[in-house]
This record gives sequence, C-alpha cells and structure tokens, in this order.
Amino acid sequence: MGAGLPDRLFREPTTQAGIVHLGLGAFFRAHGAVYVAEAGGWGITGVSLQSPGTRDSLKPQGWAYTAVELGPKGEKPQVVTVLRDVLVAPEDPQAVLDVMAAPDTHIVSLTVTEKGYCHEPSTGRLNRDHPDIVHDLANPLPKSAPGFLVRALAARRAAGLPPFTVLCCDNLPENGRVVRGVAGELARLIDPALADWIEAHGAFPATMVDRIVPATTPADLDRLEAAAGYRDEAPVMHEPFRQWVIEDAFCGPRPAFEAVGVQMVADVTPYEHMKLRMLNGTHSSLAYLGYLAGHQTIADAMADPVFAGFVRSLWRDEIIPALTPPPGEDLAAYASALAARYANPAIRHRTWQIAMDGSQKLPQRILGTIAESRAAGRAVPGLTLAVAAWMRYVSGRDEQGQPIEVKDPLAPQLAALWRDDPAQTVAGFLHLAQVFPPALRDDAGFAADLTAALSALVRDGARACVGNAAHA
Ligand code: CS2
Repeated sequence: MGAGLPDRLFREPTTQAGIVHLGLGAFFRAHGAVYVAEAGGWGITGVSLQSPGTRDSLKPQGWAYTAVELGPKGEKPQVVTVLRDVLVAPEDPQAVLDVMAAPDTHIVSLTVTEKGYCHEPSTGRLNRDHPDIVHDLANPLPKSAPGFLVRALAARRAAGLPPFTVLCCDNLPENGRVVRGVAGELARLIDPALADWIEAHGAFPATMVDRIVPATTPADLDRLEAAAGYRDEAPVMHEPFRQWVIEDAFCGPRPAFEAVGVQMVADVTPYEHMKLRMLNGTHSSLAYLGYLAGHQTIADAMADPVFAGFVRSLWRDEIIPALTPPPGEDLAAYASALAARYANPAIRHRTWQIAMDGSQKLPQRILGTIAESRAAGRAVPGLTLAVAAWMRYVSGRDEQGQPIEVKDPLAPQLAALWRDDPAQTVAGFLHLAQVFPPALRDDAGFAADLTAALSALVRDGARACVGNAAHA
C-alpha cells in the first residue's frame, strides 16, 4: 500500500459550504461535485442516507478523492476537494437537519436513486404506505429523503430563514416537479401551513444529469495507486462525457454554473425526455437483453453486432420518432454519440448494475415511449421485447436456469408473477399499477405483443430475438 492522497492536494480552503448533498454516491461525486468544484466559491456537505462506508473511506483523506476519467485512450485522474464534511444520517439525523437548516446552506441537492423519493413511479405521487414515510410522519427525526427535506424546511421556517433550493439530480421525469410534489404532500400531512410556505417560497428546479459512472472496483483502486503513486480508498470512475441542464429557477444564491458548461435553461423537459428515453431507455434494454444473452457489460453488448444493430434501430425507428428535440439538438447525432460512449472499452459498466430497480426505472425510460407510440399508431417491437426481457430477468432465472441476483424494491412480488404460460405472466405484470400506466394496462394489443415477445424470448433466447428485432 502506498502513501495516501498528498496533503497539498486536499487542503484547498472553500469559503463556505452552501450545498448539502443527500445521497453521496459515486454518480454525484463524479458529476455534480466536479462542476461545483470547478465553479469555485462553494463547498459541499455530503450526507449518506444509509451506510457509513463512503464517510469512513473519505475521512482519513480529508474528504478529498480522485475522479478518474476513463477515456478510450487512457486514464486521467483529477483530485476533487470540494467536500467539507460527510454525515451518515442514520447515526445522527439531527446533525443532518442542523446543517440543512444552517443560514449558510442555500441548496440541498439529491441523488438518492429513483426509489429514494418514496413515490409511485407510474404517477409520481407520494407513497404514503412506504415504511419510511410512515416513520417520518410520526417522528421528527426522519429516515427518508422527502422527510429530511420537509423537516429541515420546517426548521428554517421556524427560524425565520428562507427555504433552500431543492436540486434533484436523479433520472426521474420532471424531477423538480416530482420532488416538489412528494415534499409538498408530506409537508401537508405534517403541517398545512408549512406546505403553503414551501409552495409560496420554495424552489425545485428540474435538471437533466448525464455521465456514465460504473461502480468502482478493487482493481480500480490498485490501478490508480500504481499510476498516481498514492492510495485513494474511494475514487470514482467516469467517462469523459458530461452534461448538466438545469432549470434556472433558484430561490437563493447558486454557484456560477454557466461558467463551467452547465446549460441553464427555462425548460428542461425536452432535454430530460431525450436523455431518459435515448440513453437510459436503451441502457435498460441492453441491460436486460444483454444480461440474458450473457453480456456482462454494455461495452460487451455493443461489441456484439447483433446488439449494436438492435440499439441503433431502437433509436432510429422507435425512440426518436416519439421525441421533440431540445433547441439546437440533432437527435441522430446524439444517438451516434451515445453509441460511441457505450462502446468505450475502458468503461466496464455492468448490465447487472443497470438492471437494478427496473420497477422504478421502466416507466420513464421505456413505457412512456411505448404508450405514446401506440397511441399514435407506431409499432415499437424492440422496446416491447425489452419489457419482456425485464419480466424474464426479474423471474430470477437466466436462460441456463441459473439464479439471477435481482435487486428491486418489488423483487419478491415480481418473481411471484412468473407463470409457465407467457400470457398469464403478462396479465399478472400488467396489473402492476405502480409500474404500468393505465393506457398500457388497458391495451389488449400491447398485452398480445408482449405475450408474443415473451414467448419468443423463452423459446429462442434473448440473442436470437434481438437479431430478429434489429432491422438495421
Ligand atoms: C444507468 C444510469 O444505472 C443506470 O440505470 O442507466 O446510471 C446511466 O449510466 C446514467 O444515467 C448516465 O447519465
């Protein structure tokens, strides 16, 4: 083991914290935190809502860490020194509320994953039966992200302080509106006057975030140590590409984001649709079909011509026709750029990692495109096949009959829906109101197409189906 991160690299003073970030995972440390560091003048207090691992690794390093760019031609490490502190919420929720309610906190940003908002994915409404929400309604020391937002905003109101801006950085559709909705609903259940105050004074700008950040592996730590000459216990790995589009609607001060390449816009929706449907939609499609076909990573799947052709046809024939391009964006060029990003052999982004939490991801990534296309009379066989592959994946058995480690908040419920008869399996899945929108639940043609896709998947296997679906 070599020396730790050199002192001179991580003791840069930051003038103020200003930002509290809930959900200090690899994605935020490789994306938002890097932009904030470059903008200058702001620091970040990170909060882990679950486990102490990141805090424990970063503390001896003075909260500094290395963000390693994985380019097709080599690796570029950069030391990020923007974190001022890391708190672990379950250890001391009051400390988290205190820093969120501090006068010099102006922004609370979040990457808590789709399921962290405790909402119903098909509607965006708060799930009042969620155990953490039930807990947070009864206890002033919260567990959930919406609970922390609402209790901290209550403390600010009581102290005569303005609210902070809530900056959601998760891959949800209209993410600002969703967080405003869940926080507002929870606040109203706790104190209607608080809900009115948040509605009148709060700000929940929508954002589109993009950077591919595969999970860091022990081999990454060793490789970085050999190359950089110091040991970092918690580096993050990322692709060269990055994009951040933010609705310019803050209720207080913010970093000079526009100076570091963030697109500050009036309406994020077209960017969000483009990214969620073109990137995340095909990521999930490649994850389920690729996993079943034996591809470990997205780059492996893209190296298989059958899959590369399939993903191109998804963009060209099924997803782009259902999108309105954001101002100045060429969607065909965006698709080509995505294909190159996926093929980057330096990024080992596991299909298994992307396959996680499908019940929370499918609505905004795939089902919206399917519903809109069917309503407009356009065929979407490739995306329908991807949904069938998700059903097969969450059954918990792969094509060889081996168990799959399915990670999803609904995992047991989903596995129990599998039947020998594909029509029955499909009928069971389509009853899931929290996943499928009414337009698809009531669409007999969709049920029939999905049944045909699932039957073919069981009969012929994923790779053959992907080959048949690709008309590229
Ligand atoms: C991926 C995303 O894990 C997943 O579900 O689709 O994390 C994806 O890599 C990012 O959204 C890229 O910006």
